[in-house]
Amino acid sequence: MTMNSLKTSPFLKACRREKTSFTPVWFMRQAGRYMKEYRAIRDKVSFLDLCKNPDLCAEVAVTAQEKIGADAAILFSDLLLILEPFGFGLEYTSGDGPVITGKIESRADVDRLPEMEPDGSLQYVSDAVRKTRASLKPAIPLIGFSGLPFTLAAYILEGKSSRIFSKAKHFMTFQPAAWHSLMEKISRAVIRYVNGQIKAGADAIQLFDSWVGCLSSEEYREYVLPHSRAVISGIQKGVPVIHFGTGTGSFLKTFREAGGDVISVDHRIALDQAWEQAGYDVAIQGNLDPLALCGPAAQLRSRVKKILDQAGGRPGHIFNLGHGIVPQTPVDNVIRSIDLVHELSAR
Ligand code: 1CP
Repeated sequence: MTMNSLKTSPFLKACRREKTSFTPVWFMRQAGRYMKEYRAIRDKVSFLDLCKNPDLCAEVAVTAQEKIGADAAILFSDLLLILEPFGFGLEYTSGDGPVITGKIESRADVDRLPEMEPDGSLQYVSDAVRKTRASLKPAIPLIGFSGLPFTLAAYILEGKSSRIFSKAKHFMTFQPAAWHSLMEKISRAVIRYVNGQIKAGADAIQLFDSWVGCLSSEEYREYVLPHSRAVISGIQKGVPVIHFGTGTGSFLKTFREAGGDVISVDHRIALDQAWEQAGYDVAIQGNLDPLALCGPAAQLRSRVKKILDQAGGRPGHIFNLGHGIVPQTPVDNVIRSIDLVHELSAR
């Protein structure tokens, strides 16, 4: 296969809003705990050791793509790894999710954070990109990824997962100058990190702003948008960028202003409404409820069909979930849903 077959893969064509003979599909967290091959590896190594082992990362990402027949693979890594070179402690505890240590409470704390050189200390991520690219089928695109500054800052300030993000909101509203300085520091690091992944062979980039849905449109515009925009515009041109958020249904127009070739939406909004709001001059990704993959087969079929109907065959739809696959998902349902997308969208 040549470079050409990669460039004309349905996934990359859809990123560019070009016509494809079927709707391309991949799933967030397609490599993960729902898959027995993944669990077998995790029985032997901790999550963090897995992320730092480029050979295993490649194996996990490629196995998942091949087993489910997805039209793209995503790098196996994690959003929070970039926090280590900033000097934060990072631990994944089973059940409770990640724990980040190293407090940021003032402007002085922000100023003390190092200017990050991710190319050096996150070498294992670039190595994972290179190995994954080398072992994937040549025509299957590889998606690299990073968190966007808001979601990364939220983890730093909260120290763990949260639902209401009270510490992050407190910091942004009471110490806006320190907030913006923190966001700028993270932005510079993310740009270098992502461009490093592109240099290593990533064919597209997904930027996760998983928790922006806790903000109002006004808060998003004031505290987040300029930084997301700076990151997106700092990414090497010619590589498609997917801008992902959840809970963005009420401010998609504003969210979209930050940029991205593809806007990825969750399942709380109908896809046709989401695309109309985001604008038809961007591609759209989404938006099956991840729990639909755990439901009855007939319902899965009708829900897949509904989303395809809402996309209306317009070029530029990438089928995905609204958020990641949950661990209890039967792998056969994942395979069936990908087949269904291909079959029902064939044109
Ligand atoms: O126990 C295990 O094996 C760890 C589970 C796990 C996995 C499989 C974590 C811990 N991260 C990952 C991999 C991962 N994370 C991938 C690559 C796999 C794939 O998609 O196929 C990606 C893209 C991520 C990105 C990620 N990590 C996000 C953004 C996506 C999203 O879900 O919104 C976030 C928020 C994280 C943080 C994270 N990593 C892991 C956990 C348990 C969490 C916390 C989630 C939370 O705060 O609720």
